[in-house]
Amino acid sequence: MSNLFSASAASTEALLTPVNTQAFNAWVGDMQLRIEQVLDQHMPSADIVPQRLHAAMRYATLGGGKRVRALLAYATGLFCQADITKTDCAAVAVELIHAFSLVHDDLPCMDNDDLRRGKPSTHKQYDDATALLVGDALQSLAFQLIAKDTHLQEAQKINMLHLLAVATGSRGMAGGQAIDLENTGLSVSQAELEVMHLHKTGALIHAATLMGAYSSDQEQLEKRRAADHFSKAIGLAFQVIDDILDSEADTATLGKTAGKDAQAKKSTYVTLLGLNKAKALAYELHANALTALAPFGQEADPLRHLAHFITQRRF
Ligand code: GRG
Repeated sequence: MSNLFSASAASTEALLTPVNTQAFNAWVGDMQLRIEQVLDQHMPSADIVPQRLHAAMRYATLGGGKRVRALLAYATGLFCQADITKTDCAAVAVELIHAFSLVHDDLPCMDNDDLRRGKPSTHKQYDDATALLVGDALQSLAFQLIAKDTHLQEAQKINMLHLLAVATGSRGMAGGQAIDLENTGLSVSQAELEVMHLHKTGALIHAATLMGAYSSDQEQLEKRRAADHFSKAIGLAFQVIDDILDSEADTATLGKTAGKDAQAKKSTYVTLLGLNKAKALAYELHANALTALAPFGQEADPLRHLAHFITQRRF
């Protein structure tokens, strides 16, 4: 059982399987198209100096990925009745930071992977130095876009900038990666694994969700609290599923090298708990995420569906 989240009450298959999946799938398609277009608009053109860096930034960011973090921002925006033009900025910023993390994560000095989203990693397509700069520039662009957004109020921008900065820094993703590197080759406890993933993967998922909430002009404290709880549970579920997929799926399906964790001698939920218990944990975390949304009606459906999307994904 997860150390952070206690077991939820009834977690039946029916509870975890949302209805009206067709409408949700259409919404996902629309939002994936939207985020692609908004990212494209906000990324510097590859014709602008320095052309090679800009081309590499676009290569790393556009045309791939499930866009889970943007979807979380949009779903929480809907939940909190935000105008979607205000949520765009949050969705773009989290996807830029995510792309940055993938580029750096693939570098030889980090996880050293040649394949990402079914194509050569950025440092393989370009070179290590360019990949380093791509990450740096994507990070700056994320903060720049929030700071200069014309739809958001100043207080909304400050809240988003703060959430994103914390999620990206030493108390978030960068810190989680540092812990991951320190742990490599060691056998860690489930509690230690959880702390690492809450930082490395969970922090950005949490920020994406709350930034969606902050894109609403309404205060909605109860909804923000629910989004906070939901995102912590589903962020960890995301990572448990990632570990399961790394051990079960093939490279072609994943679009990145399968079996990387075992190869790198990393502790994962699968090595620690075994496949069946890891699946049970993902199930439990999924149910726990849904309990956060229990007091709410249809306005929470996109988040409920996303929880299912995250735990049922195949890549
Ligand atoms: C980026 C702050 C910062 C520092 C660099 C490299 C690094 C330190 C952190 C690594 C963070 C990282 C890559 C975590 C893994 C998260 C993860 C499971 C990524 C896969 O996410 P998906 O499945 O990917 O959403 P797609 O391709 O669908 O977008």
